Amino acid sequence: MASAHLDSILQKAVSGKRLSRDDGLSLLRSSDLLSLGKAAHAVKLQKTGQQVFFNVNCHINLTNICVSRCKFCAFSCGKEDARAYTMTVEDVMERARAALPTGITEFHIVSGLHPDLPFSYYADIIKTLKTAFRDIHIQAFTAVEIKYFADISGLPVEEVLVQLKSAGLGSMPGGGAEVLSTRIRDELCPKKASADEWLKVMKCAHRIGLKSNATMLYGHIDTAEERIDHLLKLRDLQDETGGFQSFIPLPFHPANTELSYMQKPRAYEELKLYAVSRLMLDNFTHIKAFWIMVGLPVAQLALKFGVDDLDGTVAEEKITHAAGAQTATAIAKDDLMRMIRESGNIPVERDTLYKVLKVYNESDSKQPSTTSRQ
Ligand code: V47
Repeated sequence: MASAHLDSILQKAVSGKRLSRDDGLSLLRSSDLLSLGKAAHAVKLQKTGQQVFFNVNCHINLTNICVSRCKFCAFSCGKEDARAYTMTVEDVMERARAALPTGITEFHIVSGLHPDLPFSYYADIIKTLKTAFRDIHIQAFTAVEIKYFADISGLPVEEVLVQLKSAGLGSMPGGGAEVLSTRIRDELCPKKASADEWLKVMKCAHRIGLKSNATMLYGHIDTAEERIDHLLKLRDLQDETGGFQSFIPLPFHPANTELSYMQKPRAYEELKLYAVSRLMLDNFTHIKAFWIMVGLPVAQLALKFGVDDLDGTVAEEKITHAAGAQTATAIAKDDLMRMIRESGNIPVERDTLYKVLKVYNESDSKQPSTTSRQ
């Protein structure tokens, strides 16, 4: 049984009342994982019932050359590094064509902050992909990249976003948020967009009609207070714009980074973060598990801790694998659906904007229905 104090916070959340900063801290400091999970799952059921979403996507990282060189990143490198690569437009098209037979509905594109490439390189890639693959949604460029494109082009952030949108950009991923804290960014990633700049880019994107996701990279030098403050900043912006589609907690993978002496968060902490995120972010419909980072077993358990979305089939993941992830780099759609079914949920294939593509009921999995519940 949960303590009376914890119980009152959990009941508050389950009855739809907004949790305070102190409530959030109490949840994070609690070791009663199962009570947190039960409440988070109850809230998940209120939002999406027994449906668990997944999508079929292909990750493309255009370059690993990066001027930011964040201490937590093992993917980026300098121009002279033997690992350095930059894709040409034709390389990107080849990767895209190779991914088509898996039935992808999304290209997910994030990259390093390259010192020399002009903004036109990125806009051309979006335009060429969209012209060739009209029906595939392009989710690309973190708020950090958008701010960088504004810096290198001399254009205002809004103009960068407008040009990319007219080239075919459909929405933005949630990366680059790390922890929205000046202390943490000064320490780990001082060269890139600040917390305020990240939020301003997202606000601008939402205003011009681009939806986005949001992430939090946790488990390094971050404190409980900083984690909760991060969630509150996202919750405040969501109140204002409604433009966030999902929140994805990302556990830090230390291998091959400047913080390699640290330990990756373990299952207990990962599950707690999913539950606390679900309980604090009352205005987010979707809490997503990126199974590449937590592994398939934790991703499956997360479906009882507030998560309603599994990302994704993810052909070709590079960022976490550079930092030592032992997970596969892709999963077949059937395996993903089996994981969802085994947890007592109903697999629902969605597109990037959460339009339901197929509901796979147990009985009619050969003839999927197209009923929507959003
Ligand atoms: O921005 C970098 C993080 C992000 C490490 O929006 C690391 O749907 C762990 O944002 N250990 C890229 N994390 C991934 C990302 C993402 C993934 C899946 C779905 C979506 C979405 C977004 O990964 C980076 C950074 O925050 N990261 N290095 C590391 N060593």
